Amino acid sequence: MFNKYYLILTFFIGLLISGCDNSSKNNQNETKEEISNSDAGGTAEITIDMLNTREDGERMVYSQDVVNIKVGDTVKWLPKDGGHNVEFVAGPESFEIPPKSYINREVSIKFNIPGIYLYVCSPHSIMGMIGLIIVGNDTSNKEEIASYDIGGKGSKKLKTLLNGI
Ligand SMILES: [Cu+2]
Repeated sequence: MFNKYYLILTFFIGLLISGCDNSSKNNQNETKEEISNSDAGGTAEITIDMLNTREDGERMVYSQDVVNIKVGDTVKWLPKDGGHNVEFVAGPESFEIPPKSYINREVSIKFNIPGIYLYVCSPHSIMGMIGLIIVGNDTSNKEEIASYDIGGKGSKKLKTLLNGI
């Protein structure tokens, strides 16, 4: 009789302890989520140079072909060499394509919609002066981006870049 009572008692104590454990774990998770939420909105500024020649020998090129950023980050293109610009040609569905930038002018864009963005240098797109911005690790619009026809060396380079994603 005593043994049975003791077993039931330890069972309930066990429940009580595991209950406490869970609630403290939940609290920890909530704290973590709050931290990651406040961290989710990017505020970084990433710089890309417009170049005649890059360190790797590529000519008429942006300093980085593919840039991964967080939602809310800003990308700034600097006209390090002359004769270049930034013209967006494709992006996520709800992205309103901005007018192409002036040649030799700095341009800065903040990205609030996740997805892949394709931009080119208007005079040098067919020479392969193109770039991709990937926002929030979202590559769901890869096929739409792939279907954009740049022409010349730009088309080949787009395929190569997308294969690397
Ligand atoms: Cu150019």
